[in-house]
Amino acid sequence: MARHTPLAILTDLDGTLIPFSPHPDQTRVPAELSALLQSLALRSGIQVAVVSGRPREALDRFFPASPAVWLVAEHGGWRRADGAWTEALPGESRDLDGLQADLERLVARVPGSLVERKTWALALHFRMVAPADRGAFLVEASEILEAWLRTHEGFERLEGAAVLEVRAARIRKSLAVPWLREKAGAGARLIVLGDDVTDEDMFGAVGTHDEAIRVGPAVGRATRARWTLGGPEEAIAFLRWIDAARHEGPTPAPVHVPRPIARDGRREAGPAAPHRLLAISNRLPDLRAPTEPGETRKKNVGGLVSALEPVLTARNGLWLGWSGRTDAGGPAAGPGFDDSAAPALAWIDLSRDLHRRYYNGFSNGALWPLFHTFPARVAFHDEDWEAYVRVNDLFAEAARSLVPEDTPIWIHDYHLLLLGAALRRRGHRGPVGLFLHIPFPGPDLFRMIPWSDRILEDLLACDLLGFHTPNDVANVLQCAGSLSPAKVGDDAILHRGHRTRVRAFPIGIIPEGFQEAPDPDVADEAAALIRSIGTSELILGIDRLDYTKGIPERLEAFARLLVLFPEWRGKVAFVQISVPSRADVPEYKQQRNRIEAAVGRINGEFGEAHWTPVRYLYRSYNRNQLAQFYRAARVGMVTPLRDGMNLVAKEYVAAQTAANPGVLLLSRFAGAAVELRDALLTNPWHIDGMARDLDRALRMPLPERLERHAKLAAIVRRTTALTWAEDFVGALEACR
Ligand code: GDG
Repeated sequence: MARHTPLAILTDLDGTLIPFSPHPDQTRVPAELSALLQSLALRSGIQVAVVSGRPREALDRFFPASPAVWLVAEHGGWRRADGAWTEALPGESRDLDGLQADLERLVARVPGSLVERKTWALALHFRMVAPADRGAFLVEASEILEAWLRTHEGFERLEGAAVLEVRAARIRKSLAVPWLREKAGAGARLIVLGDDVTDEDMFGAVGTHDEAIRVGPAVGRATRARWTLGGPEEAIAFLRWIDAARHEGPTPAPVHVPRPIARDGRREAGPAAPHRLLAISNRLPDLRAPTEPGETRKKNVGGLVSALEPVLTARNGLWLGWSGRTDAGGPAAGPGFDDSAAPALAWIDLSRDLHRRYYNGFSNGALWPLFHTFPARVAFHDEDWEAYVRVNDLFAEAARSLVPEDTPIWIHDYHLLLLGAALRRRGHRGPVGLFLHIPFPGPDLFRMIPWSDRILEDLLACDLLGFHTPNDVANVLQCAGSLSPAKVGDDAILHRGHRTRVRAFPIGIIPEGFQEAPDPDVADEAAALIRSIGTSELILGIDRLDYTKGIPERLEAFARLLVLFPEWRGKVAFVQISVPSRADVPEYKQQRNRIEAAVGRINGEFGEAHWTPVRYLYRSYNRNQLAQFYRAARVGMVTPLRDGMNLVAKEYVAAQTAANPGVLLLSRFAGAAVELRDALLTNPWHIDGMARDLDRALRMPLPERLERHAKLAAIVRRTTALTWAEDFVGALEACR
């Protein structure tokens, strides 16, 4: 290959050809390296391009007098061929000014943080932020980024070492691969060198006649490269050898040849210990390990992450999910991998179309409404189902390349119902369990799915099926008993000689997280809202904006309260926080309109000059702010029409002050009602009844509130997110 013509070399710089400096500004490109690249380009007729995340100015400074060496700056966004810089994707949005202004306001308050503006990207650096302040800083930064990203399609969030970055998602190093191939001419072969995760994009884009080489010591992570070299020194020796091979008579003996990477999933044999648990969910945790040694991430993460992190970390576990990207053209040769995170993370990309059909289509357009008993909202499309099957297969392939065949695997939720069987077909022998976070329907609903037989059959390839409530367990047993030839016991299903255990594992929360004092950095906004309500009794609703959560019905019940019990007018305030969710699914857009219309109608009808009955907030708050709202609310109105569990109910209980607790008004159709029997239970389908229950909650005397709260709090403390995860993994490990 070294003698092939045309030949092109595409190489990363930092970490690949030169060692990292403690500070990026201290980096120098040695004269011999410049001379070598020039020689490859001019003497050996190789098309050489250096690709980097650095800005154009830095690369111009590094290679001042080398027009023959082409340059690619800002992760593929800018290219310099023959001396002139051009954009890889002219017209790509640079509309980052609003985000920059928001982040600069944050940075002004947090010493050591810094916003760096690039052409299509903004980087938020926090290496110099005091470790004690980082958690709070990241929570706030994340909220700003996530809120902005929700309204700016086409941008994505990346996380590096002590830096968060938002950049135009289509800009990536892989853009340089077809560009260089075309420039190099027909029949060109490429050698691509790189060392880190951003280089994996390039490795994934190489053709069958090209070669990708990962430079650096083995790290035990998956890579799309086929070859490896030990570090920059070896990489340079290898390039010298290519240079020589194109000139001297017999090919000289190489000093360092690239070594093949074991083909087992293209995962390098490294020093890392084996993973003893693999968790798989549709999405990965929101925050990818912005960790420094000794730093914890506990503050930044949601419920499932807090629950899984300890069990995974204790087992050196790995978490596989969709990368969140739909623009990389779909799945590449192997999963991406980041073992600097704890737990280690692995991910696959999906094409936009595949993701839309699998996620918006079959998962959220068919399974979600059906499993929540909304058959009228269900739409079945063959293409959506095919995409769902395909994505489950892709996850199985990725999983098989990541862990040995006997590793316990924990699958999460309705997006991946076929994954257990897909893993078995690929030879996975270790225990496989699936936990369903949403309800499981009875046979009458389940068999409405045109592919119900296949789903049931594939579910039964798992060794363990976990649900929130005994009712879900009963439903799955009934489905298996009536819709398949399986033999069904009280807690297991026997099918084709294989036993699937079925059990309820009610999920909990981390109660301490909702008992913290107001965080001075974020308290103002929550406090201002609470103050604005004055002496009114606060009735609170907090949910993802989802039709299962019963938000319009709750608003109607509140309006009905004002009619049936007019004495409450001017004395109560209803605050509904709706967290944006699945906003690109039409059903969710309609739901939002419906809620906003109801809020307007109720405020118009009942509002007075000095009293606004309903405050509606379509946004998210961080956990510390949520805790303040929960604590201030006289009634926590958690009234989903149907819900697997509902963590808001448990969070409300955890946040109450024991001496003067509020009342949890809880839907009978939330899984949480099974454990939280001492809440005031209500039927969200019956508006008049719910209004009367709300009145009762508002009037409940202190002794009754104390008694109910004490019982509820004991349950919330006993079954937590951590006990839930340990229970499930314990049962899973016991399966085989
Ligand atoms: C599924 C199932 C099951 C709320 N507002 C904000 C915010 N939240 C957090 C809450 C709570 C979580 O979101 C919502 O959890 P739920 O359990 O209520 O509901 P789903 O999202 O539908 O979850 C459900 C759950 O999986 C677990 O198995 O209980 O039945 O449907 O933790 O605090 N979080 C942030 N900002 C907000 O404004 N950051």
